[in-house]
Amino acid sequence: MATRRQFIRISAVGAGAVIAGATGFRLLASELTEGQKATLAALNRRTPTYCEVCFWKCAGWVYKDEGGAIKKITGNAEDLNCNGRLCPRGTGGVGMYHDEDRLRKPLIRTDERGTQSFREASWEEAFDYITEKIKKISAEHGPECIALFTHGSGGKYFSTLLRALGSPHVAAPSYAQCRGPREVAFQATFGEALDSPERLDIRDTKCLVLIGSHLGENMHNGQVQEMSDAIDKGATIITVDPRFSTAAGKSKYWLPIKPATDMALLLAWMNVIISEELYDKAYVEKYTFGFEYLKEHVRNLTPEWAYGITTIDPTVIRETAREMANAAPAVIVHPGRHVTWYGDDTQRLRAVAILNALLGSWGRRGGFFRPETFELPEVIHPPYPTPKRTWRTEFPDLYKLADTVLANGVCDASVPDPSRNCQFKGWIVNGTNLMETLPNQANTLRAIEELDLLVVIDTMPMEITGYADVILPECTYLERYDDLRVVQHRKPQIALRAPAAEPMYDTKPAFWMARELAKRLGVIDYFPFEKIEDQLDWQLKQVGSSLEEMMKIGVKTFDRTADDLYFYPDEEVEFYTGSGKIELYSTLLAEAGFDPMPVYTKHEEPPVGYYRLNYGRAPMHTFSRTSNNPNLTDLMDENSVWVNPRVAKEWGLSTGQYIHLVNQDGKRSEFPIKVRVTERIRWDSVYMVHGFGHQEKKLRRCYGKGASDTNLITKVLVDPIMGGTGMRGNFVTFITDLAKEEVAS
Ligand SMILES: Nc1nc2c(c(=O)[nH]1)N[C@H]1C(S)=C(S)[C@@H](COP(=O)(O)OP(=O)(O)OC[C@H]3O[C@@H](n4cnc5c(=O)[nH]c(N)nc54)[C@H](O)[C@@H]3O)O[C@H]1N2
Ligand SMILES: Nc1nc2c(c(=O)[nH]1)N[C@H]1C(S)=C(S)[C@@H](COP(=O)(O)OP(=O)(O)OC[C@H]3O[C@@H](n4cnc5c(=O)[nH]c(N)nc54)[C@H](O)[C@@H]3O)O[C@H]1N2
Ligand code: SF4
Ligand SMILES: [Mo]
Repeated sequence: MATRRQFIRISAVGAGAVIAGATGFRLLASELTEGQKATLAALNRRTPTYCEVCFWKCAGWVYKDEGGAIKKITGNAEDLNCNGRLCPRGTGGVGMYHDEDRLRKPLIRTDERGTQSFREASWEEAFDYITEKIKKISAEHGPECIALFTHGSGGKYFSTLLRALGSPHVAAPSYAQCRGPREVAFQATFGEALDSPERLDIRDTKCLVLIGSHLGENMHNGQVQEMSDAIDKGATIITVDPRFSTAAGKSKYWLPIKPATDMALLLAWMNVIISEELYDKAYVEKYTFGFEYLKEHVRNLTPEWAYGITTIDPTVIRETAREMANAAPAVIVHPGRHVTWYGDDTQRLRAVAILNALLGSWGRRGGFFRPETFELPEVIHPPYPTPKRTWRTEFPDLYKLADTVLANGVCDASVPDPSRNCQFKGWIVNGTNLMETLPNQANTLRAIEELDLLVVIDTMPMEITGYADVILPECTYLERYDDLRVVQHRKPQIALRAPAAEPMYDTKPAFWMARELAKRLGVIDYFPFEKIEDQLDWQLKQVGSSLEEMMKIGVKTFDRTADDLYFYPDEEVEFYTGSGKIELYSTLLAEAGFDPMPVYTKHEEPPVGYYRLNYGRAPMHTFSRTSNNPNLTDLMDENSVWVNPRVAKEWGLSTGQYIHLVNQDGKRSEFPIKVRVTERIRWDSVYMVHGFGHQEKKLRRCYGKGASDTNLITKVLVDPIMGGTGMRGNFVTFITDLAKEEVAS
C-alpha cells in the first residue's frame, strides 16, 4: 500500500523536475549530468494526452520507461485546466491501462440478458451482428428508434454514426442527471449556459459561496487550485452544506442547512440584499429586467422566515449577505454542477443566478468572466438527413425547456406505452454505466428488457456491460487518438490526445469502431478520413498547426480575439434573453407556464426513524469508473455511511461496524456498508460516496465493496421544467443484525 501512495506523491514531484529540465535544453550533451541526461531521455519518451478519468479533461504527458512501458502521467504546464498539476485520479489514470480486469475481446451474449453469458467474437462478427439489427430496427420502426447514451470522448463518433442514420437521439447523463437545471437556469437569466470548465473567476474572487458544491472532494482541478489561491489571498468562503465538507473546513462560515431547504436561504439572502440596499444599483439598473417584481416577490421572505425552514440563524443569514455585498462584484455564488437534487432544481439555480445578478458579479473580475473557445474547422461531410420524429414528439408538453435529449426520457420511452406511437428499440451505450448512473434501477432494467439491441462500448466489464447483446471493448485513453480537446477558458486552447502505447489485447478505439459500422451501414461519407490522425492533421493545418507540432507541445494556446474578459465600465451588453437584459423576472419561464421568479416549496421529510440519503464524491475516485483501478483502490477501496453521533447512539451503531441500509420503498443495499460515526453530518441525514457497491463480479478488486447509493434511489423527483432527475428525496434506515457470514464475506 505504502508503495502506491508513494508513487502518487513521487509523480507529482517528477512533474516539477521535468519542467525544470525542459528549460535547460541549451546545454551541450557532453555537459549534462547523468540526471539531466535521464530527464532529456524521458522527454523524448513522452506522449501528449488529456485525461479521461473525469470530464475536466486536464492535458498531460504520458511517460514511458526505457523498455517502452507506460510509467506515469503528469500535467501539461501550459494547460489552463490543470496548470501542470493533475489530481490524484488523473495521476492514477495509468491504473486504467494496467487493470487486469479490462475487457479484452468483443463479446456476444449467448443467453438471456443479465445472465452474464457471453462468448468471444471477432470484430467482424460483432459488427455484422450489430449491422443486421440496426438495419432491421430502422426498416421496421425507423432509425429514430435507436438512441445513443454517452459520456466520454468516443461519443462524438457514435453520434456522427447515429445522425447519419437519421436519429437525433443522443443523450448524456451529464445533462438530466447532473448539470442540466443549471444550464437552463443560467440560460433563462443571463442568456448563456455555463458549460465546462465553468467561467468562474475564482482566483480573483473575494468571496466564494458554495451551496453543496464540495470542492476539495469534488476534485475539478482548476477550480480546486483557484480556490486554494483565493484562500491564500484572503477570500472569504461561505459553505452551505448539511455536512461538514472539506470546503466547510476552509470556510469562514459553515451553514449546516437542513437538507432540501436551500431555496428559502437564497430568497432570504435576496431579501436582505434588496431591503438593506446592498445590491449593485448601477448594474441592476443598466443590465437587468424585472427588479421591481423581484423586490416585491421577496419583500416578506426575511431571515426570520427562512430560519423556521432552514434552521440557519437569522443573524448569520444577514451577516453572510453583507459579507457577499462587501466583496461584490468580486463574489461568486457558485452555480454547482451536480444539481439534480429535489426536482425544483432549475428554480433553485435561478435563485443562484439572480443573486449573482444582484451582486453584479456576471462579467466582472472575481465573478464570472467571459470565456473564449477556439473555432476548429469540422470535417466536411454531407448534411445529416432530417429525422422524421424526435423525442419531442413523444413528450410534447413535458419538460418544455429541456434543450437536449434526456437520458431518463429515452429510458422511459423504451418501455411500451399505449399513449406513444414510437418506442426506442435499440441503445448504443458508450462510456456510461447506466445501471449506476440513472436513478430507479428497476425502470432502467424494465426498459432494457424491451430492447431489440443493446450495444455497450466500454473499457471495463461494468454493470451495464452485463446486460449488453454485444460488448465492444475500447482501448483506454492512453492507447488512442481522440478528437482535439477544445474547451472554453480565459484563453482559447486546444489539446491533443495521442496513443502512448499500442492497444492491449484485442481492443480498439471508438473512432475505428464507429467508422467500421458506418461502412457496413452505408454511411461512410460521414467519415471521410480513414485514419483519425489524418483527420487531426487536416484540422490542425487549417489553423496553422500540425499533428507534428502538437505531438511536441500537447497544448496550443491562442490569443483572445478581444480584450473582453470582463465588462468595460458602462459597456452596452446585449444578453440573449427575451428582454435582451439579465432577467430577474424570466420571460422564458413565464411563457412556458412556470413561475417567472423562484418560489419556495416544501419538500417531503424523512419519516420517523429514517434519514435523508445524501451522497457525494471522494477525491480519489470518479463515479463508478475508478472503483477497480489498482492505483486508486489502494487509496480508498470502499465507502462508508456517515452517521451523526446522536443517531448512532440511538441505534447503538459504532464506527467500523457493517450494516445494511433499507429505503422508504423497502429497497435494501446489495452489500453491507461500514459505519462512520461523525459530527460532520447532521442528525437528519446520512452520507455516502457514490460509485461503490459494485455488483459485477468481473470487477475482482471492487466487487461487493461498500454500498451503492443508486440501489437506494428508487424515488425520483423529476424537474417539470427540463426533466432532470432529482435524486435526494430518498430516506434510509438501518439494518444492524447482519448475519455473521455476510460480514465476513
Ligand atoms: N473526485 C471527484 N470529483 C468529481 C467527480 C468525481 O466523480 N470524483 N465528479 C465530477 C462531476 S461530473 C460532478 S457533476 C461534480 C459534482 O460535485 P458537486 O457539484 O460539488 O456536487 P453536489 O451535489 O453539489 O455536492 C455534494 C455535496 O452536497 C451536499 N448536499 C447534499 N444535500 C444538500 C442540500 O440539500 N443542500 C446543500 N446545500 N447541500 C447538500 C453534500 O453534503 C455534499 O457535500 O463533481 C465533479 N468532480
Ligand atoms: N446515484 C447517483 N447517480 C449519479 C450520480 C451520483 O452521484 N449518484 N452522479 C451523476 C452525475 S453528476 C454524472 S455526471 C453521471 C456520470 O455517470 P457516468 O458517466 O455513467 O459515470 P461512470 O459511472 O463513471 O461510468 C462511466 C463508464 O465509462 C467507462 N469508461 C471509462 N473510460 C472509458 C473509455 O475510455 N471508453 C469507453 N468507451 N468507456 C469508458 C467506465 O468503465 C464506466 O462504465 O452520473 C450521475 N448519476
Ligand atoms: S480533474 Fe483529475 S481526473 Fe479530472 S481530468 Fe483533471 S486530472 Fe483527470
Ligand atoms: Mo456530473
